[in-house]
Amino acid sequence: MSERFPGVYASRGLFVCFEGGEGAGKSTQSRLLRDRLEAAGRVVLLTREPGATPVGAEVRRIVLDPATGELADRTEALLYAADKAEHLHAVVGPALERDEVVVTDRYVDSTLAYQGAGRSLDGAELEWVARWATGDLRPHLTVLLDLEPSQGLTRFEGRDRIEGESIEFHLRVRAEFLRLAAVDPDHYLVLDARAPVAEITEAVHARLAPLLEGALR
Ligand code: T5A
Repeated sequence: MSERFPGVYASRGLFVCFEGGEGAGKSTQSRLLRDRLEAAGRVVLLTREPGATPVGAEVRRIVLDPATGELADRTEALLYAADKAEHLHAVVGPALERDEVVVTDRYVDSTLAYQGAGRSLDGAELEWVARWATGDLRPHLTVLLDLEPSQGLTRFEGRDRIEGESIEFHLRVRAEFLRLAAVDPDHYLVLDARAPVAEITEAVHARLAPLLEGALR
């Protein structure tokens, strides 16, 4: 973990994040986790980046629509940061204050991986922007679904602005996700995204069980 950014962890609620490359199964697993926790009586907020707020929906359209064309790397990074600031302020923060389980499909690591390693912006500067946008609030657990980009990109049809980047771009993104997880193993769970869906769900739940016991009323 970076010494310049020690991180803030919410004292209420539980903050869980799914990260990984394209088609790794983040949406599938975050929905399954939400369903399972709700069935167990938890109050769960399932959310995502970009696009979980009205402003975020506008940002999502701009950054993902191929019609947007080329953006300056810094412009793209700031748009994602604006989505995060609004997401934290309007969605994630209030739900944690209500003691809910917040499950987000992507968060700060996506910026560090895509805009940092992918676009090759200065890592320290970019991290400062992303941490500032989110008040450096960290997930209690980030589940990294790791998958070879060539496999993930074949799991769906069509390409948005980011998915349409080169395989080298997506390989740098994957390496950065793995690096982030390796330096802070207490807050990460890395899973092979080629495993069957149910097996991944079980592994996530097993890792979360003690956190659920400890963090919630
Ligand atoms: N981005 C985002 C940045 O550049 N910076 C940022 O700060 C942030 C927050 C968001 C894009 O924005 C970029 C990253 C992204 O490029 P998005 O539309 O939200 O784009 O898309 P993704 O987050 O990439 O989500 P995807 O839909 O591409 O992939 P998921 O959610 O990982 O995968 P999922 O669950 O939809 O599954 C894909 C397919 O695989 C199958 C599913 O059934 C589905 O068909 N599948 C499996 N198949 C086999 N085995 C398994 N274990 C499977 N799990 C799911």
